Amino acid sequence: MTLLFEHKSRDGSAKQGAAPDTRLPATGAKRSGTALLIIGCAISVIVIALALGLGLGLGLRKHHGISLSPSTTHPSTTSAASAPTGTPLPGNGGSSTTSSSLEEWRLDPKSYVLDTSWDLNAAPTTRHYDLVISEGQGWPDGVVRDMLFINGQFPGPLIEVNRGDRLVVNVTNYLSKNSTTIHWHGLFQNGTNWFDGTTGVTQCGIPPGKSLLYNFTIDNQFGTYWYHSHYGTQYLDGILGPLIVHAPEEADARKLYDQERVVLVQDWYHDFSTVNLGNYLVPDNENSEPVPDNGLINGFSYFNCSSYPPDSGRTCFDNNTYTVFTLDPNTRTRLRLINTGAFAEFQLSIDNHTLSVIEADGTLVNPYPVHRLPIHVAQRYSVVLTTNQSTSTNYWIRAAMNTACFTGDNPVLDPTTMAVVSYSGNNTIVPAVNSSVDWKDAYDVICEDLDPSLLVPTSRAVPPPATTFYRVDFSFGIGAYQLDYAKVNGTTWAPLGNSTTLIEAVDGLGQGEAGKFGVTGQVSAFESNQFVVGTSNSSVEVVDVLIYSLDEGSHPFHLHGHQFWILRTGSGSFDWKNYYSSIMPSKPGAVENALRRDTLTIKPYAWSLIRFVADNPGLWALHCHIAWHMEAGLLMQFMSRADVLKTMRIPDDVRALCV
Ligand SMILES: [Cu+2]
Repeated sequence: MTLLFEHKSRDGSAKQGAAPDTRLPATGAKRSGTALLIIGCAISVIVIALALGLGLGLGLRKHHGISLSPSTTHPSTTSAASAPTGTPLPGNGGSSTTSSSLEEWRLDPKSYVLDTSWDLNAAPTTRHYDLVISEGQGWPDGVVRDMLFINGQFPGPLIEVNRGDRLVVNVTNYLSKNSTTIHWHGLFQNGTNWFDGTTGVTQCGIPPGKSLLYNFTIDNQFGTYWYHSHYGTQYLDGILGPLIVHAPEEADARKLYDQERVVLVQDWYHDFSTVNLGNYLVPDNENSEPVPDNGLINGFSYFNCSSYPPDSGRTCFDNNTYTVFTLDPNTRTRLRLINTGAFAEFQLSIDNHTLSVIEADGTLVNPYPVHRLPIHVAQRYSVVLTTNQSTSTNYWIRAAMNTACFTGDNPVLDPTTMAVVSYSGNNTIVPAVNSSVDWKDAYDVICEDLDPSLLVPTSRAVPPPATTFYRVDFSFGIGAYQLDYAKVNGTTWAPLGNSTTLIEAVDGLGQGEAGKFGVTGQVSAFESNQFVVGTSNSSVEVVDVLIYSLDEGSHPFHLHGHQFWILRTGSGSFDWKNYYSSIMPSKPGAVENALRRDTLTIKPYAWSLIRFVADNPGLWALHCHIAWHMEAGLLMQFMSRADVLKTMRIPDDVRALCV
């Protein structure tokens, strides 16, 4: 059985993971700080050498026969051999089998093939990882840009654990100027709120040259998650990776598939995120988010270099690489899809193959067949792909950005990012014309989730009756200085500078200020740009939140530290009578077996009613995961269990990050 990922360029050359592996060992005993420093320095040297090679024209390595020197800027206009032939279409690939190695900074995609012998029933253990954050230049789609790396590579390494394990991750910051954090998206962090990784909420950034040892157990959950920087828009520049949690209950789901792959789908920009952010948050630029330049699938994609004029100042290689998933015929593969992007919702499909959805954000669901699967920023789905079609061709994977949700245009953007499903034994490189056929189903023009009522959890969890209710309204508008700021119940969030709301709450409560911090409803003890709702002050409350959009865009909202039930979604007026008579008290038939997840899309001028059990002591962000919107202030917080926070001890090393 073939289980390898491989990459093939558009000219047909296969690319496999033969490059020197500069990654740190992913598992093993905790390394000494000295050893880490040496390894980190080695990575820095590699990155610097790469940068020097680019900047000084040393030609450290060749790429498709083109040396990496300034004179090769935009080689497609100077090299007939690499002249672009336009957007890749089925059938225009060659069949050469010339192999070349992956660039050193690319993560070997084979590491996203899950080991089928993983022991779901292993005794709980401690799993150690090192994540070293550094900066340099890379060209995931051929366009060279400044970007960030984890362990010298992009995208980040797979973290894989069992439920019940302790995860110990040493994050070291080798950036030159900026701090960093890592957020473990979807993990509950029950009892370890300070390791949630949210700048200004649960921790201050790890400054350059410093490390933080994240150390927590993973309880009461399993499924597909991811990790990413939660420091400004930093994850857009490369600080992201998949995190998979297994559990014995997965055994039932495994009957539906033979093998597993992680598939990261994301939008991609050719400029550093802070450049785009600066262009977004300028006066009179209302609701005009930066439109992506391209998309990536597992860190690769094609870009037509001729889209940029020769004087653009960009260096672009026609590397034209696709991710190729080579699968045996008549096998079933669980694709763990994660939208690790900044802004774009994708509609994902595979020509000629119906996909069967079996998981949403860590909740296993009864198989549900789809042709196109909408997946918004930060959401995850698992789908089962069965290779039951003709073996005489390959098939396109299409990740189509929903451009209807962009307010501007980007002339260089090809909104459909492609990858290839190749049946093993098939010698062709790209799908044949008229054999791999896009579904005729219309593309959605609204960024919206699959109807949550279609996804029925395999494990019933009837939501308990709600004990409290909050309504959250959000909108965008021209604010002070005519900037495009978001308002959540009137508040525009910005991260605290040298503190966190967690520290302020713990210290305030510890000093007997229960009257200020231990309140139900809005906690006014925080700075005016922190909208914090206090709940569960002395007992576990069950919280209903009605999130109401007063905006024309779609917004993928993520609640940290919890899964929530999606009880109702709609637009227009909310049925209060039915809410109080049936939904709030969980009357039979009203809310049974609703879908549970951690990120849902709020449609334009629409609302969603969600419920969560506020049993998790700490400060938990609820925010739009579109990076531009969070930076525009679209974030609020829930504060739970003030009675526990009063005596909570934040570890000294976390507290010391705030100076
Ligand atoms: Cu948003």
